Amino acid sequence: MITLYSMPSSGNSYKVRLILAMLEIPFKHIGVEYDGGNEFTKSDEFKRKNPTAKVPLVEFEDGQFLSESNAILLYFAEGTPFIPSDKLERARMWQWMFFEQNFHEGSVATRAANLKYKDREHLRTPEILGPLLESGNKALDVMEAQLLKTPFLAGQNYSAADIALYAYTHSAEQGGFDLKSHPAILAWLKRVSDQPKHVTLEWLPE
Ligand SMILES: N[C@@H](CCC(=O)N[C@@H](CS)C(=O)NCC(=O)O)C(=O)O
Repeated sequence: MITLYSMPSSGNSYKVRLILAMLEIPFKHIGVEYDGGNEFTKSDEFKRKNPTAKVPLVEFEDGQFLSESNAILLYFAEGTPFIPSDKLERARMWQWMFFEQNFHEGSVATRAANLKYKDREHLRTPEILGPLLESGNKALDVMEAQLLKTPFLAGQNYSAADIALYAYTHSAEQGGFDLKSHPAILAWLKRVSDQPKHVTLEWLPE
């Protein structure tokens, strides 16, 4: 059985728990909660497994590792309907997954994390939170514009891109973002959470 090192409160980790649950892939879960200066991820033993000292991290049965949430999503999605068969739709799925890491996570997730985690108290200044609100709203506006045109981000079908962007969008209000002004996103969040075998961020395997 694979082992997943994941942070229960983190959206990046949630992406992986979600796809594993949806595909009914059994896994052993090692919870690595953030406590500010997380000892576990900073240990030499963990850094040998993942030099970036971050979770999520998958350990395969043969002792190999895979990190980066979106790479892990694509690994498990391969050969499933979560990767579009149409070439352009598949490229659009990647487009949204790159967007998630380049535009969305660094603003929407970062602002929520600054407000949530105690060791980030010093990052709650107007100089930091103001630009994050602005860039996060821009990212949400980009999603809104797409979701006014298509039911899912890559097009007509649910894909790994929807998993990647659901993780931090569904909890964006924790970062002070107003989702009510983004009705197409709200409708999409419902479509995503209505997918068969969808689980919430709190879900962990027994
Ligand atoms: N780009 C990476 C980001 C991973 C990341 O930032 N992980 C954070 C949680 S969201 C983490 O491991 N924090 C714990 C720590 O730094 O000790 C991914 O998508 O997997």
